[in-house]
Amino acid sequence: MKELKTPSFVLNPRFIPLFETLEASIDEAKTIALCAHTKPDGDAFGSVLALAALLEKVAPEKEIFCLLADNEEPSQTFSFLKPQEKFLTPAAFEQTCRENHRDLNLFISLDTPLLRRLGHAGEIAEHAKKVISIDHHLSRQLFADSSIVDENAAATGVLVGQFLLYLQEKLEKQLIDAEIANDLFLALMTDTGRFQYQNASSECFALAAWLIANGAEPSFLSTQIYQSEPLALLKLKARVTERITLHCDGLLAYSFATADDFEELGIRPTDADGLVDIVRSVGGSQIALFLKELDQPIAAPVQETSQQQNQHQDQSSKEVNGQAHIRGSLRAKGDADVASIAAHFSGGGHRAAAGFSATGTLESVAKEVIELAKKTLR
Ligand SMILES: [Mn+2]
Repeated sequence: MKELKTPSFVLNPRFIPLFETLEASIDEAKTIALCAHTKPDGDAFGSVLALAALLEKVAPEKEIFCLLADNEEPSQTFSFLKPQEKFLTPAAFEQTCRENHRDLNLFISLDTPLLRRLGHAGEIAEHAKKVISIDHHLSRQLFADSSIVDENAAATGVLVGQFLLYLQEKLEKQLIDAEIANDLFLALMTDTGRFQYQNASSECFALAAWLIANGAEPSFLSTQIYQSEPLALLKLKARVTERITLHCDGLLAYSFATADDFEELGIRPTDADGLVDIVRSVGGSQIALFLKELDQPIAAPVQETSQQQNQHQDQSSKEVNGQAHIRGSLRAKGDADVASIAAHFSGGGHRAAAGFSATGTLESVAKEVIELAKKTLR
């Protein structure tokens, strides 16, 4: 008889030496900051909050700070997590450091492949004594002193879950609780598109089952994330749905939201981050493209090559001094690699989910992406 496979969430021994380094760095530090990428998503919030709760249990004598990458308010979707109570903006953190003559000993970056994705907090990381990165992105820059990276992990939350297992085994003590379980479940649920994307592996379901057994509440979390939308956002979704067009013989679906949409409906562009999912639901499409046109230039500057700048010579009213005003999201359903398309605009992400910022108009950027997609889909 074939051996029966019983999936379970167990410690991957490959991480043990890396976790030993992380643990030693935590031991040495007095003040620790945890921070994920700009425009935080469920994995960013979930992995930071879970790790913070874990550190407060195992190292209560340390000063632990959760930082936002930007000084702006995060998406409304996550207001149930009370980020204003649990997180400091980079500006507020820098102020308390100045006032209390505090030095930052350890900066733990989560879910962030590039230093510039840490936004304003990037400068705090650069001044920290030590930086450790915990991440699952494919294309990445080595900006940390040490990195714990697994591209096959469905979410950064999986790696935080692994570190939790490591500490539980080492301390021979249960550390998981309902709060940590909910934070990690949030990370997993959102980064796998409610357990639907290619990264929804058996490990991911095993972790989900373990988290539920330890107090995570999937129905509470999915109500907060997927069934609590402001009516104005649903109206924007209607506009975006209406505008979907198909390209590349139906293999690429495209839609967009304009700066006027955001103004008329009173929605912040940040709150429209998930709209690419409407585009990806078109039957037969392999790649989904969603573009947002912003009124203001995108905060983190896009490092462009001169070649890209040459391609954007047709100036538009929204293009000022070559600054990026278009934010693109890409998703792939089959084997298509959208990370390579995003990389063309100095963006990043995974094969199946990537993003970028670009200069130009909605029309010119869409045209450029469609041309690149034709090659990928061939
Ligand atoms: Mn992630």
